[in-house]
Amino acid sequence: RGPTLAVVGATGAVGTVLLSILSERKDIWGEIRLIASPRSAGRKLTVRGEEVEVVALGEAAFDGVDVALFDVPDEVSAQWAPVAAARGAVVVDNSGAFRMDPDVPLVVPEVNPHAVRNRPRSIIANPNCTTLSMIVAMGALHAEFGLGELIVSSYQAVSGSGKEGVDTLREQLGKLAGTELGTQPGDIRRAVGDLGPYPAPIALNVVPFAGSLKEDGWTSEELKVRDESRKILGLPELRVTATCVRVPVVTTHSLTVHARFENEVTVAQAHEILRAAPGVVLCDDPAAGDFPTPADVVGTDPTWVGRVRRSMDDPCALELFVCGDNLRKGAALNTAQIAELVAAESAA
Ligand code: 2RA
Repeated sequence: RGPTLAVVGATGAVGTVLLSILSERKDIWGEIRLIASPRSAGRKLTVRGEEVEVVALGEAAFDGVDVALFDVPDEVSAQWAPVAAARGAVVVDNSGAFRMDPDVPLVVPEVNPHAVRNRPRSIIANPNCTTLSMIVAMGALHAEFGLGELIVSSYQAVSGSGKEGVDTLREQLGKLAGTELGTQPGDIRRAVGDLGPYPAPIALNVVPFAGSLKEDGWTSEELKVRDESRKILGLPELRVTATCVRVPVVTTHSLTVHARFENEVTVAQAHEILRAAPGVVLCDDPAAGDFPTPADVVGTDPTWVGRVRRSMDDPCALELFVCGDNLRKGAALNTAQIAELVAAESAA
């Protein structure tokens, strides 16, 4: 019988995707225990085709657990991940509570799988979905060309803001459907009324603000892209600039990337690397209309890359367009992959 896996936050948006991913992947687990807030305890959820009753978060819930996946808010992880670790579990945490802790590795299995083993707190962190949506492709290019700088703009889906984000977009679209609004300043803002979690209308609009405001005008999302990319790639001095934008897409984050390397690059070389990279799909034939878009890649696992060009004024730089499902590779899938790496250690 395989190791025992706990899913903490099993009833949430990422937890739900995780249960379907666990049902699709090679079944290496013995018991899969579902844990959530006491409010959700007793509910029955399906995983691997079987109904499993949700148990309430508490110390005893971690008894006998080998690996615990946490998909809960930062403060819940901060409190309970150390409890699970103290009871013998290896925690894979998808919150922001531990990502920059020097004693907690930040892992993307295609890029830095070796980092999993260096976990003095028995906690492994999963990156933010914005970083995850591009880092597999960037890691592959870095391994070959040596990365010197990243300048990225994100186009982030509303499911990154949870159910409230998705509900807000759908409600606003409902109010605008069939109207001819969008031609006068403020007409959309007046029609949609409630802005939900966003500082401006999200339907028929783009909002140049994601996360919370930090020092010097940067947002939390923009700082995460910088800090996490540096840590995952093992490049503490990497120059990274991000502008994070929310767009009216339900699920799948997109990013434009200007990546500058130590050496000259060609599109042909980049194509070859991206074609061979595990977890990446190259979709780059613009003459045939082939490039990734969120509407086409949502629900899939890979990082999709298209529109690869060499910068016209810099032979060491590439421009790319990248899409990744923010709930799958951006969250649930990456945690499942990390858990599988940990399980493989004890099987070895
Ligand atoms: C967002 N990256 O898209 C966040 C979610 N973790 O808002």
